[in-house]
Amino acid sequence: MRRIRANAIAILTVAWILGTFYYLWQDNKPQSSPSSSASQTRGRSHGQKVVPGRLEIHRDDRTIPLIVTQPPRTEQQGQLLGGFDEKAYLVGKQLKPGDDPYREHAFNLQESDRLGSERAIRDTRHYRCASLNYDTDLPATSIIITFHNEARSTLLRTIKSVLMRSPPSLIQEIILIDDFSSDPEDCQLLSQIPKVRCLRNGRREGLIRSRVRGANTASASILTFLDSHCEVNTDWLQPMIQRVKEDHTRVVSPIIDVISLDNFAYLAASADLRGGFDWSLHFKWEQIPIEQKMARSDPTQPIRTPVIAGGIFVMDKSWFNHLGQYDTHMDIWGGENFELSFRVWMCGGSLEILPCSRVGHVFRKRHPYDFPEGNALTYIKNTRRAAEVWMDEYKQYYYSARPSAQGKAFGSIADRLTLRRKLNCKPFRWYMENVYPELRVPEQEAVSSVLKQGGLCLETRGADILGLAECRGIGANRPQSQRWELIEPLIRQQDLCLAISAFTAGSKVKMEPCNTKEPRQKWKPKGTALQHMVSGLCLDSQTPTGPPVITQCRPQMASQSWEPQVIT
Ligand code: UD2
Ligand code: MN
Repeated sequence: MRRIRANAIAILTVAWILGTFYYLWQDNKPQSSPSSSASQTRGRSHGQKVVPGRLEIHRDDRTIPLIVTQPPRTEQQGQLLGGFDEKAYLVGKQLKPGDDPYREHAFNLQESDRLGSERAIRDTRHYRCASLNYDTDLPATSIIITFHNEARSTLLRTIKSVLMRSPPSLIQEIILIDDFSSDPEDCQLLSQIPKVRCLRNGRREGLIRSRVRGANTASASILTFLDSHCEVNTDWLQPMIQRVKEDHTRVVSPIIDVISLDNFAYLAASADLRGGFDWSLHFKWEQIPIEQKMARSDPTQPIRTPVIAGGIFVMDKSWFNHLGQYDTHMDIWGGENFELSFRVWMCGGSLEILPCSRVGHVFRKRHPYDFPEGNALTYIKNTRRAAEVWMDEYKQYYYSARPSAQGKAFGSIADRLTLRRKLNCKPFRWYMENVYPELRVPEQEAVSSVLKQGGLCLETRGADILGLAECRGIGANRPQSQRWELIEPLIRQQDLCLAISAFTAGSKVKMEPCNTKEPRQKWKPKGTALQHMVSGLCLDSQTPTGPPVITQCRPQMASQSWEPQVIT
């Protein structure tokens, strides 16, 4: 009897363990519902409610949600692609045994072909994104994808990911522009997919003119640009359309995740990055400035960005047209992202990255295609056009950083200058001060000079007192107290700078620790005089022995005449 009871307990225990495992397995098992990733999360107003098929692991921040986007069911696959024969299309062009899988596309073609057209990818968003709501009446968009000799498997995956992971009502059409690829068949075959239209260029135009062609034929009120080797992620589209619907002057980008060019692994990109550049107009991802990062309490909020990477963004169609589309005299590739970014900011719009929208992209190390006029010359031509039209006096830094650009042909920019005037756009200085103050203006070479007035020199005496004294020493023997560095807007001596004590005429001038942002320290040359930029008054020795002051500018006056003489 006792044995029977012991057996029963053992059986019950085993059953309980098995039951628990089965329950957990059921809970984690991917759901078969094809639309769960895209439509079920839309319009949900919950915090805790668990979406079927999702194992959500909530940590306070930096959550890596174990959410996998669902591949569609086979019946839906048929509906997605209509009469398009996927197998025939893919088999039509495959890597031949012995071929280098990187040669034609600068990524591993073998891996891309092997993956198939609808693999699941990890939902890389912050977990809080899944509980956001979007309007139910968002406008539809035209997706514009330009391609030149793209691999069939990557291009099809781009298109299918859009069809699989977007609410169908938001996709008005997918416009492909075949930029004169070697094989016209790609374009013809893909046009058989429902909603897909393909236009083929009669000659190689480059991505800029191709996108304009696509935009001109788009029928939706919102444009969405994608590269031809992307995979869009769960709910990628709604956050972007929502932001543009709320304010048509916003131009928005997703976080661009990385698809490995070697094994096609889908890797989450950091959510703390924005677009930046250096003076040679080389794009780079950079950390959000620390003050902005500290102020971000909600990780789903948009990130303001000085520039966009260029390939993946959503923009209102009439705003795109109003702002002058693109500079269509730019060729093949490069620079158009700066031109568009400067134009959007300076002419009344804004640029942002939306962390709740994620799109994967295969970043490559080289261009797999040719540039009819050479890669370097094309990049210079395009960026030079951007610099000449938009960068005002700051273009000098572009030329210093890229001396080879000087003297290179860049065509006429008259139309773009007219556009800038017509749109009444702000100066580049405004962009520097308000949008990208973190971009440092290169320090002019520090040259030491004496500031001579007649036979006397301006010198410091003790901590912060100034006065005129006989010029002493020659060359290297000049005393430190008479050496000045004029680095606009500062007039400095080591770490101390010339500063006014008040903004009124007659105020004394003294030395204090340098700070480029301090208005009392900003000077600029005016003839032989040195003018204080904010008060408009000039440095005046007044009496040879007393400290200098600022007075009304009268450049002819000897007491305002300062001749900087470089110390050699
Ligand atoms: C980045 C952008 C890209 C573009 C470029 C600067 C992303 C993810 N990508 O370079 O969109 O803004 O910077 O210009 O932000 N293509 C043509 N015709 C050509 C050359 C290229 O149609 O003559 C297509 C190409 O097939 C691709 C797209 O243009 O779909 C962008 O070219 P890419 O992928 O070589 O540029 P990428 O990602 O290095
Ligand atoms: Mn690309």
